[in-house]
Amino acid sequence: MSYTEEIYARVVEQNPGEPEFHQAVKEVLDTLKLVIDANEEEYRKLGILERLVEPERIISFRVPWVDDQGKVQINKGYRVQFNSAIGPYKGGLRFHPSVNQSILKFLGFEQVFKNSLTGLPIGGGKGGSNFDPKGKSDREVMAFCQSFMTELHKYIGADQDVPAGDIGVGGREIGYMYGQYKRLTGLYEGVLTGKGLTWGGSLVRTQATGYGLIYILNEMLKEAGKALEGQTVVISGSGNVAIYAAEKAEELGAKVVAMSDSNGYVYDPEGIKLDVVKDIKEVKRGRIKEYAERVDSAVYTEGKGIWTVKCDIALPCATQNELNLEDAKALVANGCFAVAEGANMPTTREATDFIQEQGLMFMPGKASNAGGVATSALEMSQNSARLSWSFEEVDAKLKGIMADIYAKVSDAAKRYGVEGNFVAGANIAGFEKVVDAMKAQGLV
Ligand code: NDP
Ligand code: 2IT
Repeated sequence: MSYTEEIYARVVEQNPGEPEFHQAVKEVLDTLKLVIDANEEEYRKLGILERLVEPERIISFRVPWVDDQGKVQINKGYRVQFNSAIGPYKGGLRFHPSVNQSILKFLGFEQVFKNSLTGLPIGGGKGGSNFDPKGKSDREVMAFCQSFMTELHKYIGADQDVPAGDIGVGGREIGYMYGQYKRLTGLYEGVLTGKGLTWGGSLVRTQATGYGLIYILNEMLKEAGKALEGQTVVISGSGNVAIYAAEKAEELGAKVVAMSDSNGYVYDPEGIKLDVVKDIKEVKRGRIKEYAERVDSAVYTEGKGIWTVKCDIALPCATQNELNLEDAKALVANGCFAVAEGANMPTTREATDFIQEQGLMFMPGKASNAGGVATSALEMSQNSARLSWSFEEVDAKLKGIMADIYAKVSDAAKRYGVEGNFVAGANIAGFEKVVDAMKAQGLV
């Protein structure tokens, strides 16, 4: 067995019942084989892969809070501090009923490589809870966030671990958690990113993941002699990433014809009207179904099925494993030529392999959604310097970072003889920097 195969078997054996974590590790190891095989003896001796797949620390805790009926509720809370070789742990917090250790370990593992690709000094981490903010009052959300932070604050800090948002965690939740951190520690410091603009947040952070996705998509299309203008785009999800990906895609002349949530999807052949989506999702916290009740040209379909909508470009921006082999076949049959992941690992392994075999362009999430965490790192810089940069300044930096990521990913793929395989390119380029730092810092 090769070193990478051995490590995968070890991960499966030592982390039972964690399929998402196994999946993320397998995809990375399969492509790193190209790098490892050339130098297997050295990597084995240093135990590089054993270290890379083992989180530095996992913190797991009870989160007690009281609901509006006066009843005590208990949730699980976690922070996975995966790798600090290149900077303080950095990564989002997810609040969703599906959250468990497997999902947070897969997300933390991906984050290590993603953060490395940004070129900024941030290590990888992830956290969250199985708390479901849907249908909760603001008071309940505040009670939960305060209790969550009462435990978490012991383990984080501006130079130690800097959480941010992810599914179910937006400006409201970051605000309640920041307030509680400040109250407990007495520190007004950049311990969270995605803060509001009046209390240390950065311009463009709200838009950054979606905008960044479109910036890197543009780079990929440009190299292939294509452009975004005039293309039909389907975007799954209707949360933070989906909304701002749609905004930038429309600004650059594409037509977004479908968006979704966990209940179903809307198809609007005239192009999705984003002001309506923003009102439903950002103001009213409603369902995507309401879009079809408000816009005559739109049709709502209950359930999965968004990938059967004909498009040139598909942007999965909801959650992991939302685009499977059957979906990939529908996309290919409809003439789709590019897929770029806004979400983390939204495409199953079988679907990814099929899409690549069929010759479509495919950009993996750890490269294409890195604009969010990159802008978080810019927020950290502004907090440390006690400065606020203009929208144009931050946007220009984001654009530069995404172009740089594209160049790194494309170059790494070429160097290892797999030109155009951006999955391999992203894993290899992300790995190179982290491993260099791990080796330099000795066995820690
Ligand atoms: P939001 O909570 O703002 O939106 C999530 C969207 O995805 C909603 O439309 C939600 O629908 C849908 N969704 C969530 N879970 C499921 C599910 N199990 N099945 C179907 N649909 C689902 O989250 P974000 O937009 O922030 O995150 C979306 C993805 O992007 C995630 O994979 C996240 O990890 C990734 N990401 C986010 C970044 C950020 O800066 N926010 C940065 C990089 C990646 P519903 O409302 O019905 O639940
Ligand atoms: O998956 C991700 O990169 C995020 N949810 C953003 C993390 C961050 O620290 O901004």
